Amino acid sequence: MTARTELPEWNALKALAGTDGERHLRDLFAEDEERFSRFSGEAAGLFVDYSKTRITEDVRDALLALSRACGVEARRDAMFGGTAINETEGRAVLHVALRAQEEGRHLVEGRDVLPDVRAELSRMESFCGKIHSGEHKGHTGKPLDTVVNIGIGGSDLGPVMVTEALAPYALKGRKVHFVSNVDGTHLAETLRRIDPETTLFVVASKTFTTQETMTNAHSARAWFLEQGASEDDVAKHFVALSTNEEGVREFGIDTSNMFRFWDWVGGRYSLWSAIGLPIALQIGWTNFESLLLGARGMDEHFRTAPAQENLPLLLGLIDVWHRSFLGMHAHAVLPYDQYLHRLAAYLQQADMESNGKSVTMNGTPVSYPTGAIVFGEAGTNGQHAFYQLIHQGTDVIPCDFLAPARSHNPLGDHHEKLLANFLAQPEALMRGRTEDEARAELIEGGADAAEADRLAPHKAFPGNRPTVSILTEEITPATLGALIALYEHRIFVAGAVWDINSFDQWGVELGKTLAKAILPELTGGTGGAHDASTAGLIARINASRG
Ligand code: G6Q
Repeated sequence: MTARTELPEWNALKALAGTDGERHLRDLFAEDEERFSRFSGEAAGLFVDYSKTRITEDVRDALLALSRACGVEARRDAMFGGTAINETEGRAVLHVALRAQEEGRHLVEGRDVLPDVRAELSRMESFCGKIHSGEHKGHTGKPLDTVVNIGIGGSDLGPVMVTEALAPYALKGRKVHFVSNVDGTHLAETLRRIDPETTLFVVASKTFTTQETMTNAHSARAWFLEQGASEDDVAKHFVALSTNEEGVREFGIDTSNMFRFWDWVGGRYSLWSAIGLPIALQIGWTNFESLLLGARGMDEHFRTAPAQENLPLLLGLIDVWHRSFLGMHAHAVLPYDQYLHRLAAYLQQADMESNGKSVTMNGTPVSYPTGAIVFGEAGTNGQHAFYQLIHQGTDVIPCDFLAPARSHNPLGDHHEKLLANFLAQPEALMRGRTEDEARAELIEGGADAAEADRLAPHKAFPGNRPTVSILTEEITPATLGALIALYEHRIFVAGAVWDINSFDQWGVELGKTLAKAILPELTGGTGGAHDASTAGLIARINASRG
């Protein structure tokens, strides 16, 4: 396949970076009254305004041409169809099948996966029903009103983010905790807050071999037994979410208490599978189904909408434009909704683990920047923390601003104030304030000319900082499902243009291997050779711990 940088479409964009890419958004808005309607769209309950990004009609056309040249749509269809597009792991990538409806569309090695998906969903539904009705009781006969999910990475971040985002939909009286870190503090602090008689432990691990999760699960089990339960009681209080039946059995969980998923579900794309059980237990089955339905709406849009209107496609391409052609290093996710306070953490994994790659599908080094550094915080909190750098720092950082028009907590004028900030920040980032404007404002405010000259450079804002605004009527299970799917597909698009495998994560392996080798050295054993720094630190830790 032709290297991306040798495609004429790639080089056309390179040329545009020096012309259209340099245009100031202020000017682009001044020149074109239709800019907002030209560069915005709607799908699955989300309105997306990308008119404040650094694109023009020519750039959009060129990006769409690049997408065609890179075969993005063909790769999308291959993903939906069940082709093993995760080539380095030899797996299909079919999270879309977890929320699909139409039979015969998602085939793995010729076999429709939908019947299995449906069967597992229906087992989950029936289990939720038994927990919620109190039919499934703990070992002392009490209903289980608390869930402790033990998992990490993809088996944690999605369920945490979604249960937080949908807290207004939580069933009355239900509590959920998430334990991920191998730091004993995480589990210990959680165990202090729960009652073993009313707690269901959900051990969530695709592989059922992950060090952190297995360590936490064994300790939780030991604690449960120490509280007076017997080995036989474990079955009532522990369930597993996994693809590894043998591992689950070995741990001591009856496989009838196991909810399955498949190797074609990537960890960071798994909240729609059995990994979503803690979500369903917290918000109820109907709401969990609405979450899937919302995602399906976005899937359908991504699969069928014309390229010009296809929001995940356009946003993914704009990400490539900002990153690879305009050299922007980071990407901020700024939800103006307190319930979405874990969205940035979730997207850090979704995006950076997917697109933080530097070799192409065939193993040759890329010669252009790929995945950006993702970070963020709920608005307005971030405004009082790191927005300074976004407005006036030396890096230009594209931002996503997200907000619901309606709040679940319409308290006084809080939401109007929140929305005013949600609108003002992108406006400020787009317009900026010239030094002349800053000087004039200072003079108007009573400063003398010398003082105005001295302060104006500090009070000037360059502007021309790109933002995308994503608006929805309300954060509901369905709109949240659509929002997550929008990001999943947007990440897919950027990865496809970059010709990288967005679905493996070899970069997390090396550290894991070295940690395993170091562990004996912290428990009295001997280890391998290390660099002087690592050896010095090990010696120091061992000395401190006696
Ligand atoms: C996600 C990654 C990773 C994974 C965790 C947990 O895409 O693969 O974050 O989810 O390492 O893995 P297990 O579910 O196998 O415990």
